[in-house]
Amino acid sequence: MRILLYNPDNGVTRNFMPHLWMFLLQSLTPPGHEVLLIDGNAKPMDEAQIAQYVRDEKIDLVGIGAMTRMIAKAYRIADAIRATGVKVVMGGPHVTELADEALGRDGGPRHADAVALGEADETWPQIVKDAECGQLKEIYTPVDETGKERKPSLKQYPVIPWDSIDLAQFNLVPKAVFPLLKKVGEGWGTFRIIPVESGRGCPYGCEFCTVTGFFGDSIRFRTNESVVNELLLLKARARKEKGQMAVFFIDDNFAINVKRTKSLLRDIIAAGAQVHWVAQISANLLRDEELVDLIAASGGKWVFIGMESIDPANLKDVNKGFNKPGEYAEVLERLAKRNVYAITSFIFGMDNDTVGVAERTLTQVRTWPPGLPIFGLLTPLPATPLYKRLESAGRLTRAKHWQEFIPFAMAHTPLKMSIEEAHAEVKYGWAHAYSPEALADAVDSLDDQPLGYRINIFLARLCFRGIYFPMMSKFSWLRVVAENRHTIFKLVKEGFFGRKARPRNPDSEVAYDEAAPESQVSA
Ligand code: B12
Ligand code: SF4
Repeated sequence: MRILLYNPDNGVTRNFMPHLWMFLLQSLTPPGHEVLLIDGNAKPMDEAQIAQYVRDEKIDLVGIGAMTRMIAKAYRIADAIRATGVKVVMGGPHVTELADEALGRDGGPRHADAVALGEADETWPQIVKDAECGQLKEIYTPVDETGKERKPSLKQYPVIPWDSIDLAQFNLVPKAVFPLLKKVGEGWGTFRIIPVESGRGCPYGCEFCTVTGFFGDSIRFRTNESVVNELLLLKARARKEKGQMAVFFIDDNFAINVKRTKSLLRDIIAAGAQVHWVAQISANLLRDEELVDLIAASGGKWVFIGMESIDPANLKDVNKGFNKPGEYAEVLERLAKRNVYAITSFIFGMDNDTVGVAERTLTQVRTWPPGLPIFGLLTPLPATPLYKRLESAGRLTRAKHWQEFIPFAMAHTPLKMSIEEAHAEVKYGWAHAYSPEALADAVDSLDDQPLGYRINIFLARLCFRGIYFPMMSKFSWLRVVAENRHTIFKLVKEGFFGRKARPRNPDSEVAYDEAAPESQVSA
C-alpha cells in the first residue's frame, strides 16, 4: 500500500520542528509498504489540494494525528480525503479522549474510518495489516492478551533512519541572515531541530495536563544505548551536510528520574554524542547541581520550565504545588552560570489571577537571567481534571472550543477577572517581553559572553515573538527588523569588526565547549 501520514498545520506559526509520531509510525510500518509524510506546517495544503494529492499519488490509506487545537482542521482534511474513497485512521491525544466525535457516534458527522487510542506503537502494524486486507476495525486499543490496557515498553525502540529521511522542509536558516551567521562559524547551511524521545510518562498529574492520563503515570525509558545511537546518527548527518542539528528531547519531564537522566547524559558524553539540545524539566528537579553540570556538559542549551505562575495559590489550585516560585530565580541562575538558559512558560487566567498579573510576572522575569518567557491561557483540554472541574461548576463558556479554534482565547470564565481582561494580560505579557527594548536588554545582559550567545538569544527572541504576533509574512519580518535595527546594527558591527575585549564572566563555565571540542558547537 501507499500510506500517507499527515499532520495538520497549527494555523498560527510555522512549526520549528517536525512531529515525532510520523517518523515513529513510518519506522514501525511493516515492510512492503511505502509511507509518505506531510506536515502541514511545512507544506500547507487545503482540503482540495490534499484530495488531489491523495488521488495523484494513488494513496491507499491515510493516517492523521492532531492535538486538540488542530483537530477542526484535521477533521476537514479527513472529510476531504474520505470523499475520495480513501480510508482515514486518526490517532493522537484528542481522538483518544473523544473517539466518538471522530467516529460520528456523538450525533455529529463522521470523520475517521478508524481511531487508534493511546500509544499506537504496537497497534499501528495491525492497523496496516487490517487495512491491507480490507478489514479495518473502528477502534484500536493497545491491550495485552488478557484485554488489559498495555503501555508499550520503549526498550525495543525502532531505529528512525534520520540519516536518510528527507528533511529539506525543516531547514530553519533564513537566507537573509547567512552573512551574519557565516561570521559566527562555518557549517550553517542548514539548521534543524529534531524531536527525540528518551522516555514517556509523568506521574505529577497537573490539573490542566493530558500527559498523566494519556501516557500513564508509569514512566518508561529507552535504553541509553538506543538514545546515544540516535544522537550519533543525527550528528553524522549534520556533519555530512555541513549544517547544524539540535535535538528537542520531547519527554514531558526529561529528568523525572534524576538518576537515569544523569546516567544517560554521562553515556552521551562518553560516546561523544553531544549535540545542542533542549528539554522540558520541571523546576523542582533542577535543584541538583550535578544534574545541571551534566546538562551543560552534554550539550543542553535551553530548558523549558513550566513555571505556570508566580503565585503559590494558583499552583496549588492546579495541583502543581511542587513548583516553588521562591526558588525560580535560583534555578535560573544555576542554569545561566553554565550558559544554559530557560524557556519559562506562564499561564494566565488562573483562578487566583487578577488584573496586573502580567506586569507582576514580568517584574520578576526582569530580575532573572535572560530567557524566553512565553504566556498562554488556562485551557480546559478534554478529559483533563481541569475540564471536569470547570464543566461541573458550569464555568465552560465554549465547551467544545476545539470545534472553532481561536488562538489565545479562553473557553471558561476565570474567577477574579473577566475573559477579556485575561486576554489583555496575555497580550501585555507578549508585548512587553518581546518589545525592541526588552530584546536589547536581553542582548546587553549577556555582554560578557561571546557574540554567538548574544546572537542566539536575539534570534531566539525574534522567533518566539512569532508565537503570539503573526510573523508569517515577509512584511511582518521587515517591520520587526526595522524596530530592532539598533540591536541588529550593534550585533552586525561586532560580527564584522569585533569589539573591545570585555572581562569574561568569572562564574561562567562553558562546560559543553570544553567537553566536546569537535562537536557541532556554534553558539
Ligand atoms: C513536543 C511537543 C510540542 C512541540 C510541538 C510539536 C512537535 N513538533 O513535536 C511544541 C513544544 C511546539 C508544543 C507546543 C504545544 N503543545 Co505540545 N507537546 C509536545 C509533547 C511534549 C511531545 C509530543 C510527542 O512527540 N510525543 C511523543 C509521540 C510519540 O507521542 P504522540 O505524539 O502522542 O504519538 C503517539 C500516539 O498519540 C499515537 N498517534 C499520534 N498521532 C497519530 C496518528 C495516527 C494515524 C495514529 C495511528 C497514531 C497516532 O501514536 C504515537 C506513538 O505511540 C506532548 C506531550 C507528549 N508527551 O506527547 C505535548 C502535547 C502534545 N502538547 C500539548 C499542548 C497543549 C501544546 C500547546 C497548545 C501548549 C500551549 N498552551 O501553547 C502548544 C501548541 C503547539 C502548536 N502551536 O502547534 C498537549 C496536547 C493535548 C491535546 N489534547 O491536544 C500535549 C499532549 C501536552 C499536554 N500538556 O497535555 N508541543
Ligand atoms: S509536570 Fe508537566 S508533563 Fe507532568 S503532569 Fe505536570 S504539566 Fe504535565
